[in-house]
Amino acid sequence: MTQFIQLENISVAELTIKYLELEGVTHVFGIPGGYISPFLEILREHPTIKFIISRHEEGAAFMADGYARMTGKLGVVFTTAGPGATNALTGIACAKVDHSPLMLIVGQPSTAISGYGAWQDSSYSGVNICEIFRHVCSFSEVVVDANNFPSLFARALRAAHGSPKQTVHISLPMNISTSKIAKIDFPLEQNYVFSKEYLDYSSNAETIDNIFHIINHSKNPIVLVGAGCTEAFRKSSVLALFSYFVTRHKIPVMTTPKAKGLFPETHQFSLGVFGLGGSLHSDLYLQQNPPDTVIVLGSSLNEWASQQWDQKLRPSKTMIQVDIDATHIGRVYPVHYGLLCDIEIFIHRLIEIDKKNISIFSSASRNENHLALFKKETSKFLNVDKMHSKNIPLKPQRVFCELSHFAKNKEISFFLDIGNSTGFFSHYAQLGLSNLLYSSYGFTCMGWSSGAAIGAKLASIDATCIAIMGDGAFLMNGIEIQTAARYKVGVIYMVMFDDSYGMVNHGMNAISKHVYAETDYYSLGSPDLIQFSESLGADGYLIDKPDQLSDHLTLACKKAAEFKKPQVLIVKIDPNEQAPFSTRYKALQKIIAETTN
Ligand SMILES: Cc1ncc(C[n+]2csc(CCOP(=O)(O)OP(=O)(O)O)c2C)c(N)n1
Repeated sequence: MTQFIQLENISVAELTIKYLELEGVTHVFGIPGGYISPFLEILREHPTIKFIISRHEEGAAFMADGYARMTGKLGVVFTTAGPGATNALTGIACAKVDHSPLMLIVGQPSTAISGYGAWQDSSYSGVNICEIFRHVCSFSEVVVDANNFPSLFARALRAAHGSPKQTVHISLPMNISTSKIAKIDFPLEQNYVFSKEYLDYSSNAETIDNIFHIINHSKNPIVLVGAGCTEAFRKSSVLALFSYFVTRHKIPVMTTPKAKGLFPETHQFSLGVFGLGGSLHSDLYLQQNPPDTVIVLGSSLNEWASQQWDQKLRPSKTMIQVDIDATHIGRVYPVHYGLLCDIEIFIHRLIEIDKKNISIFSSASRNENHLALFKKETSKFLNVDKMHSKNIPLKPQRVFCELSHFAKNKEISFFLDIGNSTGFFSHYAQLGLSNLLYSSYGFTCMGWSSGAAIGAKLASIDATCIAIMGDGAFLMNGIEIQTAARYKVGVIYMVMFDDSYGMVNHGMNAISKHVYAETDYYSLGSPDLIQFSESLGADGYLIDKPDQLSDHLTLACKKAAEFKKPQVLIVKIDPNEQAPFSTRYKALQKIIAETTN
């Protein structure tokens, strides 16, 4: 039972920080500005919460997002009004789409001058921040009376920690932040708990029973594991139950790109990643063995996850979708069983039913040798020869193959950015259970990993955090390595240097009649990224020979841990190598052909 103490004469700013303490928040992120000064003064001396000052508010939001994804705790961003808040918008949008619990706290001009054209006026007559964030947050309010603050703040918190997790925004005019609340009952601990059982909307055990029997009687079922399984599958006990079930019932498993590695890619029933940049195994298996039942666990089936809403994923008989987000269910393919249920609970229930039906085992007709033979006879990868190429500049296929070897059995968290490297990583890197993947597949935003890796590393200071990104994305937000240097955060950046916006260049080349790839239209102009990185306080490494990668990665990991200094590896890759995105390019070609003919 929660106990309360009575606080008297406490300012809204002080109370805000006390609520964040209760949340167990250790780091908050942002850029200072006059209107948030009441908070900054408290944070300056705070014993447990550190204010990390980034170089751009977008970077701060990415950091808070990385912090939230690593810990499951609330990520908090403080900005000033107007441009401070709008700079954070893209970062908040990334978190929203990927269901990361983020709170944006914006300082505003005092209520008495609201609408008078104060600096960074965010009122109804200025650039209306509250309205802007209503579109990217499930809660967006301005507090206009200090006594109303505790109630509004509690609502924002509960929304952020809801199911699924949400982004929230609360604006505090400066006179409200400094106003005192005469008396308030303050909880001594977090006074709300989200019970998992609450997420078992099924309560209708019959549905899971039906699902079990459908799976059991299917000739060719297949499971697609999405990132909604992350919390459940990172518990070894839940993963073991799921592995037991699919092994006993001989069901092949694919993951979405974002869920890569959640189900071990080395498992006998794994087909690897399905979706854009996915493995040849998953794509060919579906082509050659059209499923009668597809079980989608925790995936929105967006463009990445469904490989552009591929019809091969549509079963001949039964589509089953289990998710805690009702809006995902039936969004793309017609669904015969849509179950609003927590994945962990679903797996436990399925296993209970399985145990009761241990003697009814009709799935024996499914032939496990068939899958083993298929995997033996078919390549999982495109261009296998390039995975071992000694060419200079390096073949990206080789780079990601080397990276897998390096990461094997090492506890490494990868932060994957957007560009060609997303596809190369998804296709060629093989993740083991000790490797965790974080990505911004949802909003597909360049530059996300540069901040997210810093926030995550601050949350878990002994973790090895490696951001994988293209040179364009690095130039967009790489400035945040200076934030890492300033706060002694030993985060590692692996930058694929092709001196181009490669994904766009190849995409345009693939869909256009013009040969853009031969021009320097999308070139970056040969920036010296080693000098750039070193000038911002990082150690820089140039990797221009294939056998250097492993040694340099080892050294970078050592120095990151020992000297708590950011490390930047610039990997010179062959700019002409196409990432495995042909499905997307073909779809774009089709749109152009249909609309221009
Ligand atoms: C913020 C943002 N702007 C633009 C894009 C469109 N976009 C997707 S990939 C890409 C090029 C990425 O270039 P780079 O980071 O150098 O990676 P590469 O594809 O060369 O590996 C662009 C511009 C995006 N995803 N996000």
